[in-house]
Amino acid sequence: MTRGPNPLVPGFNPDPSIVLADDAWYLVTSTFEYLPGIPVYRSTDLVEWIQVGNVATRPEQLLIGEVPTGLGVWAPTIRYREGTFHVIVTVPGSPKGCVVYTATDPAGPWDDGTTLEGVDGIDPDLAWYDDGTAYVTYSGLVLAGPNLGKHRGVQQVRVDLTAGKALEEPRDLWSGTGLKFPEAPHLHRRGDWWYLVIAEGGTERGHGVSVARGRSPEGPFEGHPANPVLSARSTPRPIQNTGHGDLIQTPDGGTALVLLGMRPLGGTVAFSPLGRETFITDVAWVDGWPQPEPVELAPRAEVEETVFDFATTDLSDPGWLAVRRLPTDVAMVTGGRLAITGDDSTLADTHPRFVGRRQRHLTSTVATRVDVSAGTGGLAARYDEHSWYGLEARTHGGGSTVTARARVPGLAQDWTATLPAGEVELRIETRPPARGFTVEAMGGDRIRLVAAAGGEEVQLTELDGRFWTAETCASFTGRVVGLYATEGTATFADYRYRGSEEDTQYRP
Ligand code: 6LW
Repeated sequence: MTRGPNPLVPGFNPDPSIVLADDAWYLVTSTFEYLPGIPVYRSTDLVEWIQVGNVATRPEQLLIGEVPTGLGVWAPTIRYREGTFHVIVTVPGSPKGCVVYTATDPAGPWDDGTTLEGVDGIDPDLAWYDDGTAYVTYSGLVLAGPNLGKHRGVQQVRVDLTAGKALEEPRDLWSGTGLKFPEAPHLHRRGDWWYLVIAEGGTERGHGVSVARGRSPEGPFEGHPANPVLSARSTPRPIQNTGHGDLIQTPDGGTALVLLGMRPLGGTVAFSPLGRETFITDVAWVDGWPQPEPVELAPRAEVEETVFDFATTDLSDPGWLAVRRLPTDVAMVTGGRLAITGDDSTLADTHPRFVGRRQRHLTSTVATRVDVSAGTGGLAARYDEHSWYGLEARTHGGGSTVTARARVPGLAQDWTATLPAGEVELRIETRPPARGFTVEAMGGDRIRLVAAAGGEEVQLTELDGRFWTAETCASFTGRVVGLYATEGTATFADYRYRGSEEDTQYRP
């Protein structure tokens, strides 16, 4: 059996780590400059996943208020020991460094975190020996100083988790097989062996999973003779960039690998609108080595519909995100509507007045109804402050003006329409490109920006989505689609999401 569904946790969910505790699985992913940070997903069958909370729900846990785009929360690891959940993570660009959070309930609250002095790198893993010795195993990427960007391979150090410090000089554990960027180590024990599972090849098309094993958590580690044991590099497989995996026990007692991958769309050169998503595949044990099966595409058949009607709900759902601050610091529910007050910042700024949610499907519609009688605001999809598109409404004369905006680094284009008075419906629709050899088929997903008011509907533009993908954007996040205001107060009646994979064209 090759396990699915795939994607397992769709949308912007890179660098997954997973743990089994008390008959439930918990999975965490990276969030970069977004707050709250580090979503916690829960499953009781390894199939259906519900986001039960976030690790970092208070800004002081992460200190990413001014973090440069692309930095922030990278690659958390979740582990469970003696009734306590631990999440260890590095936060490049934040004074937090390498930090460990604990909670007894993974839905939260999590504690403020303990910074571990002496762990200098990224992608930390946490493992314990029988006697309670705690090991942090990490990628020795140098993040500051004259050796910035230098990779020192996979390193390890024994730590005192309570005191927040390393107990020794870090040791070199494994340099990988020679592919670039040996990183994302996870240490797992099985029988008499300790297995070191790492990512190699970089997070792009060359990404892969390599394995080494040793008799002690400190090594020495011997690599699998046929590493990388998993990679989609130089293949036409529909899921590319597969790597950065964590091993987990399955409900039937087998083993699976949970890992990141991308779903490129388009022609020979293909583009992944949703960035790095979380996938799963079965692992066989062959001669004492884990052998992951290739990652198969197995999209869910059902249509996902989520409606947030602000007459009956607020922002307490854990899936809401804001940029470098909490959603509740940007927006509030009042009088049955979500109100966002602008401060003259736009989506091109580092701190937009924006609250959004992950786009989880390649075929999607996100819609809202906005009142702009007291301000300017709209609906937008954001990769980062350089790369975004959306619809912005303002009151003009007796009606409204709606401007569709598309931004990529160095290029800006706007389209404008006027609509009758009244509440404005704004809609962003995406669908995969058509099959065949047309120009459209060679592009990315198709993005329609639509507005309606007073019984009139207008499509302002249709965009080629290849400009807002993991391959073309500077940050390695994904699409977050949300509500925003630039000036005055815009109020929103609802946020409606509909997603499916029904007409997805899968072709790298
Ligand atoms: C992650 C690392 C990586 O920490 O990207 O390219 C970082 N590799 O494994 C952020 O996802």
